[in-house]
Amino acid sequence: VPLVKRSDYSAPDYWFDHTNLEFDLDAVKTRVSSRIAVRRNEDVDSKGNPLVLNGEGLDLISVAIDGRVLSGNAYIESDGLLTIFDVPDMFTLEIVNDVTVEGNTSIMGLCASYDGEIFSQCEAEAFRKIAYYQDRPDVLSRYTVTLRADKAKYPILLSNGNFFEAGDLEDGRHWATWHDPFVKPCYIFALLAGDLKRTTETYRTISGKDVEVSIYASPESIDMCSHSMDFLLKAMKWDEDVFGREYDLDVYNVGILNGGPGAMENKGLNLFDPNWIVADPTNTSDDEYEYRKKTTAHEYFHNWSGDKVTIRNWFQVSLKEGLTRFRDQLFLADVTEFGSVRINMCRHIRNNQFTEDDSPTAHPIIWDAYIEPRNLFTNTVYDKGQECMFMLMWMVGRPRFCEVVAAFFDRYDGTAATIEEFLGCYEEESGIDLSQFRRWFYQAGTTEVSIATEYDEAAGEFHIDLAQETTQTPGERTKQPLHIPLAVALLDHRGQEMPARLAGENGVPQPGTRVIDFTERRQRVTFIGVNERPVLSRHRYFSAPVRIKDDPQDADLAHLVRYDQDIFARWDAGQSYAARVILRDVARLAEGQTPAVDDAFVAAFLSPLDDQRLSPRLRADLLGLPDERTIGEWMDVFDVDGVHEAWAFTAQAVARKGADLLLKAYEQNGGTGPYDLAPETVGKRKLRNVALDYLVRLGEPDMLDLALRQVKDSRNITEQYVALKILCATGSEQKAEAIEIYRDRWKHDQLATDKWYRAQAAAARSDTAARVEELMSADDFNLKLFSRCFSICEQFFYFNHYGVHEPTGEGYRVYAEQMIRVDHVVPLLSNWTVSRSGFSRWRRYDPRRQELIKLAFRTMRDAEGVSKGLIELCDKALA
Ligand code: BAL
Ligand code: ZN
Repeated sequence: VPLVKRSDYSAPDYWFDHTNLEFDLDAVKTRVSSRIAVRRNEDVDSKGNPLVLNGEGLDLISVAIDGRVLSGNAYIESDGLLTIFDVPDMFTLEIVNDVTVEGNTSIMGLCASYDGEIFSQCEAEAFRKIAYYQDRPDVLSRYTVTLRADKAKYPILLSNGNFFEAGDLEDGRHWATWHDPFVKPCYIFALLAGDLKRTTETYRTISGKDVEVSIYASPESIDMCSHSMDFLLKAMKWDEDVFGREYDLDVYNVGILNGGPGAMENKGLNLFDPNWIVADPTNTSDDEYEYRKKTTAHEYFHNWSGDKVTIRNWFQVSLKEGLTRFRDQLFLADVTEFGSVRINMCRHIRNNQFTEDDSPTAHPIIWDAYIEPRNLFTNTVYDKGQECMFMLMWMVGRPRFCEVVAAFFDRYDGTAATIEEFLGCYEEESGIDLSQFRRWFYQAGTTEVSIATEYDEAAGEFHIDLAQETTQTPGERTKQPLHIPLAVALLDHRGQEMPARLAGENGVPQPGTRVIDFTERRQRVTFIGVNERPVLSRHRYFSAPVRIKDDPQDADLAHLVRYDQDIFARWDAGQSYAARVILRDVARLAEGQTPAVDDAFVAAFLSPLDDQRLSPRLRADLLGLPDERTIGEWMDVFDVDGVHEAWAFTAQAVARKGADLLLKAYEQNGGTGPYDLAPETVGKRKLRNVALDYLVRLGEPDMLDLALRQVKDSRNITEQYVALKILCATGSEQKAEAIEIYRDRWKHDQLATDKWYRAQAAAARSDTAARVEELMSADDFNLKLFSRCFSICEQFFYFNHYGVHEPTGEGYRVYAEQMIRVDHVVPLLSNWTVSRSGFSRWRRYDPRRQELIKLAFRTMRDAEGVSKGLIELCDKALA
């Protein structure tokens, strides 16, 4: 399988100025007629070069140039390429081909949805499964698309751009033509044909233009789209306010289909699976609401970061995904709470991006080479890419950074750009030299920042000694020091921020956060005028995606947990403290001792519960223990069983000590009154559910009944689902009853039922693998129902660390067998799950687990008919 290298890039030999596509849509076989205005690229040495088009799995009917049908020896079709010889410098290319739609559930090319709609998914390289084309992001073209289909079966016919004309045909068919006046690459081409209902609003843009915003969905889902519409309109306004980005087309369409592409930013026609967008109080939990708000906004924001300014090639994918995720995080922070958003992102990065860096698939944000571009959409590309944007923002401040991004959009509108061009624009606009900062994009690995402090009372000086080291990654021997913005503050004995100056600075010392430009391998930072021993609040607001290595006293961590005004640093102190306490117990268990309750830790960890200055949401965030996977990251060899036991012991100790306060928090936060989605109420529900989770750990029948009552009596899905999930993690009698009650109540509702599967797959228990196998192999489990299959795969193989790594090894067997089954139906999902679920880090486990995980990879790789993406992932994992 060929390796595509970044260094091999050259511009295309030919430009496609205009692309006219006609589709005779049919659920079995669709005919595609393309007419492309081709022009030789005079900027490259292409004179006399043949035109090479990609085309995979297509039935070629005819090729014509300027109206003349070519004979068979004027072109060759082989290995997914159609090579046409002796082409003029400028000509019209006409190709007719057939595409098989029937049975295509792969979410690539022209697909049939679960409910029978026909839709397309082209990113990364699947336009070639629809038509012969130069399938690369730097070939930008204006598209006119005509769709013809049976009118009764497919009354709605949509494509990118603006609606142009429509009419009826003979035999009950009809047609519609769409014209997109803006150039775009083919990976954001889209079509959708089906029997869908529509909901529409008018959005007036900042310059007074009316945009018709429509969501198309099945009759069952359409009434559940009013919140999604609301998110969308808010995102449109926010992008104008914050980045000055106005929407450009007359219409903005969103299609929702079962088995759709998750979420996809096709120009003017975003396509979603319901699980990524449908948000209705009946079936959507609070966390899902937030996720969907962010995703809906993300796809909208791509209209500028991805569609109008696209990427030169797949190596640049973070230019759209990192930047767009940055934009969705900023949006989410503006509509919820900044501190909470940063906590969630840090948790996500630690568990997923740092672990990716520590795996055989470690790679820089700008990859050097790939086989399957679909596998480039990684945590590194999205999340480390997004954090680079955040760091660039901390360095100049939010207003200035937004101006820089706006300038980049204006300058590169209508082009296929690169990360280098973005950084160049930043340098020009800000005057900041990014020579060193660039390394973030080209160097793989997680950087560990060691921090040691020293207080010189006599001199009134506080020294911070910093050192940075980046972890080794395959194929990259030397690591250069990075430019790390490190936000810190000094807290006094009351927990107040101390006024302090950096050595060499003049002026009146100010309290508050200082951002240190940490650029050397080792660097000493000195604060002067420090008149008492401070406690260092470090890595405020997660100012850089680095791992911190420090060793504060327990008492200092407790001080930060109680007082730090920066919510992220406060949370992180609690995480470090909890991990330390749990790891002490893991060591005790390994030596055959019993774990011990650390009263000072428990008291400090519970302190936010009663801190009325904090919103309920932040209190809930601060009360979350670091999960088992995160604790394992502190160990050289992950002691799965020890961490599981010690974690449960600490959670129970917190629950016992905090029982009264937790019960009070449970009773005082929600549970009564109408179902309300105001942020304050959502925060209360979150706190109530965190309290319930602890209370159930007490194992007392009363508390188990409390959870069961919540499943039975609560009037909202968040509370029902969370209580079910909590009970599923127990071995109680109440669990079986809760599973039955929830299932019966929600069996008519797809998204609510998806959560029934999730709740069971989430249980950190040694019998969960068997349950997942039973659920996925049951007659009523349809692998083609994407939201269902995704829910269980994500929840079990991705989130449930103990469930898969439990001691019997069953988890690994189930993993391999189910991934092969999934791969045969939706390779996109198996590739996604395998690339993210962390098993490629098998070296972190004990020898027995190592062998079992390797066996799972070999089983998947050697199975018949699995996708090339899955084979690539398995080979890399085993290398
Ligand atoms: N481009 C794939 C989906 C997304 O990140 O928007
Ligand atoms: Zn995206």
